[in-house]
Amino acid sequence: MSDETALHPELRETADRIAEMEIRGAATIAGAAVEALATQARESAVDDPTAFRRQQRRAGRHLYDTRPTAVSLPNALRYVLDRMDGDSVAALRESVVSAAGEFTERLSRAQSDLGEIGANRLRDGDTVMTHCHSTDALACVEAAVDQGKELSAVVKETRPRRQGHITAERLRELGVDVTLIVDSAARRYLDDVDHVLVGADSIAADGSVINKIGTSGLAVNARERGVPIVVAAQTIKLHPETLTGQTVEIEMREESEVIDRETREEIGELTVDNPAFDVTPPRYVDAIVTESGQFPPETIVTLMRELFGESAARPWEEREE
Ligand code: RI2
Repeated sequence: MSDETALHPELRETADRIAEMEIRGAATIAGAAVEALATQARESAVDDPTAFRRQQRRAGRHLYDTRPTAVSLPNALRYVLDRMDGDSVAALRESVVSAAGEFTERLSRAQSDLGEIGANRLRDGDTVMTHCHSTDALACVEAAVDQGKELSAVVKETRPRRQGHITAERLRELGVDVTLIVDSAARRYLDDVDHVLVGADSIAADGSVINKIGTSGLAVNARERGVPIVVAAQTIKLHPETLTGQTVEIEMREESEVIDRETREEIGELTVDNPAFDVTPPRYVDAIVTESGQFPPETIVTLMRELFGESAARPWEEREE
């Protein structure tokens, strides 16, 4: 490792916070990653364009290696690193900083456009059931509330990290009535809800939705009860590598998120698994709401091709200049 391409401490800190889930949620992770690339570019001490490019790629790799499932992270890195251009360090720096700014702006615009579209599905007096905490899903509720609709929510706690508590808090801030339930109570409450509204970490080319663990079981139960399942996902959640047959890696997290050491020792010999995400097949999803409109899951591949083409380069990978 050469000193000249050393990574900025703020970028390292962002990467650590993403890995620890202090920064979490697919869209938020993407925003934090591009901000870190911009900091790296602004603060870089290198004076050689080749070294600068190498340093940015290394920064991208460091961020990429934090969590494997949400494709918003590599898509954000792609957006910025693909636009890194120039013959001098000053020009390269400027290209990275401006691409990062542009990405951040698009991210927030996409979320509010998506919210307007998702809000059209929600009627005055409706109840939604949520799982985990998704800023894209909440944008739909927020837009509906802004249109004057009164909504209620049944909020799943979402073990093991209980992100449902964040959702409950945000919904209360919007004036939505909230009933918090444990995950295993979801089926019992499905008859009382009009929509299941969730986010996504990645969407595969066949329309499968990769989201917080528990989404697929919820979707199967909702389908059985005739409750529509709506996935709110900006197009940065589309996973271009699945166009060429890659599968999405499901992150396995620490067992300490599930059980404390003392209880585990009391129980005796056992295996503890903690998958963070699961895959909901397209047949259980009614609509994917993006900033470009609402899509049946099976047609999402068309949009994916339009936005990413057939190939998904990995501009953070090491290469010869
Ligand atoms: P937004 C979260 O993952 C949840 O699975 C959530 O549905 C998804 O990211 C999308 O979040 P985690 O980071 O981009 O909590 O809609 O593991 O905010």
